[in-house]
Formats: sequence, structure tokens, C-alpha cells
Amino acid sequence: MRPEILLVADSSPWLDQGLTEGYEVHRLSEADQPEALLAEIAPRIRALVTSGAKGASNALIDALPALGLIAVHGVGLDRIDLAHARARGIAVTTTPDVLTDDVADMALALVLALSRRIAANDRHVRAGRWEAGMPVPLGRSATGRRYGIIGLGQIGSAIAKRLRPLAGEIAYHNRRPLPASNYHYHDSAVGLAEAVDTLILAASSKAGEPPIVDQAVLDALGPDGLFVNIARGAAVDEEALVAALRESRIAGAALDVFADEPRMTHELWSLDTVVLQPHQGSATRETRIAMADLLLANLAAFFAGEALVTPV
Ligand code: 8YV
Repeated sequence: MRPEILLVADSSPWLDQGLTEGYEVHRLSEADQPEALLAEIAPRIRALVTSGAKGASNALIDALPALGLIAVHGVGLDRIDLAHARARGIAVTTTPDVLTDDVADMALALVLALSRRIAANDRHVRAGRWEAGMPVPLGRSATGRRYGIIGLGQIGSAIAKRLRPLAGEIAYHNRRPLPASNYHYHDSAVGLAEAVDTLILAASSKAGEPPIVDQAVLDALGPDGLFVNIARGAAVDEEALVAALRESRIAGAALDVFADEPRMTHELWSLDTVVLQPHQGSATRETRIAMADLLLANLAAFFAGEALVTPV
């Protein structure tokens, strides 16, 4: 008998194939009556598969008395109460390392797209405004700008590495300074925002924490400042961000993530100083294959009673 697993979030073709080959997969999002499905299968579910963006609520965890593993397709843990899982003796795995380069590439792409108005100018051309002889607003040089990274972890460091050839300066804010880092450290997000031209949010966040990027940080960034978020939407006060953009208190923002995705404040759609992405940081064919492989390896280890490959 193949083990039964509960799939909570949308998967990728590669993960889907691996799951279907090895397990009896129950898809919560596709169930007509999710509660009835849960009630029927709960006693037999030992592993749950979810995404970083979706996580697993305590209510769901508690509805599964036999649960022993939450396998996350991604690295974000902000939607899983780790203390609660630990108290229940439930292991959690993620898919680290394999997505670092793609997420860092996305940050760099957003930095360039934002500085050079790539998305806005694309709309300008498609709308026939160039042909009609309408003026194109100038961008800002990406080269020589001072960059600030909130969250110089694995992904933040990969972003810094990509920025090095073009940055005038790179600084960062973490809870604590990194002894091995040569980048300038700021002990607050406001201090960092004040000192840089482009601020990039790459920090992991925890559920229930106040946003790291709030009005004070945005005001410190200032009217020439650009903001890029490839981390989590909940780490930003979206209302304060929209107001800062509307009132040109910052120059622009490029956002891959949102607090309540796929929903967002629709005012963002009408602002030309904004670049929007539908949470694509790790969304490449190569990385999604590697993420699927890693998740499946964790699942296989769990059901074989072996050591997990990438436990949290
Ligand atoms: C994914 C993510 O888009 O790693 C994360 O936490 O948010 C992303 O890599 C998502 O988890 C894909 O399922």
C-alpha cells in the first residue's frame, strides 16, 4: 500500500509526477468538501506537502493526529508555527540552497527593471505612446547606487554578490552584524534606509511579527529611493508603501511578494513607478525540478524511517 499524503498547495509538474508515482495524493484545494475529505483521511495522513507561501495552519495540523512531517516546497516558514509543530513532534523540511541563485537573480532583475523603467517603458511602447511621439520619463542609473539589503542571509548574500560589480556601496541590516562580512552594518532598518538609494528586502519573516518595512523606513529611504521585495509581503506595511508611492515619498518599488497574494491593493496596478511580479523568485524550470527532487527525497527518507535530508 502506498503511503497517503495530503497536498495543501499548488504543486509543480515535477513534484506532482513524483508524488503521484510514489504516494496516494489527497488534494485539499481540489476537494469539493475539504472538511469531509479531511475527516475521512486524517487518521492515515503522516505527511503533508505545502508551499512556502501557503504553509500549514495550526488548525490543519491539529486536524491530523498522525502527522509526522510537513514538507515545504520552498524556504519560507512564516506560515508554519514551528513551536507548535515541535510540540506535536512533527518534523518540518524545506528546500534550501537550490533556489538561492534564482531568487537572487530575480532581485537583480527587479533592481534593473525598476531603475531603468523596463516595465513602464514596455507599456509605453505597447500603448503606442512612443509612436505617437510622447516623451519617455528618464530612469535612474543602477550603476553607482548605494544598495541596502535587509536580511544578509543566504539569499541576501547571493544578491550582494550580484550587486558588487555595479554597486557604489553595499550595506545591510540583520538582527546582529555578521563577523565575516565586509559590508557596512546598520543596526536598524531605518538607519540602513537612510544610508542607501535602493533598499532590498531579503529577510525571512515570522508570523505575527510587525512589518520590517514600515512608514518610518520608507520615509528614511526618501524621494529618490527605490524599494525591492523578494522576501515576504507581510514584512512590509502595504498601506504605508502604497501611500509613499502615491505621494512620491519614494521613487518606486518592485514587488514579487504580497501579504495576501495573489490579492494586493489595486492602486499598485495604476502606478507607473511600480514593477509587479506574481511571486516568481524561485519559478524557473531548473529550480522547480531541484525543489521537487529535494522535497521527494525528504518524503522518501521520512517514510523509510531515515534521517531527513533538509530538516529545519
Ligand atoms: C515559492 C517561496 O514560490 O521559498 C519560498 O518560501 O515562497 C517560493 O520559493 C513557493 O513556496 C513555491 O511553492
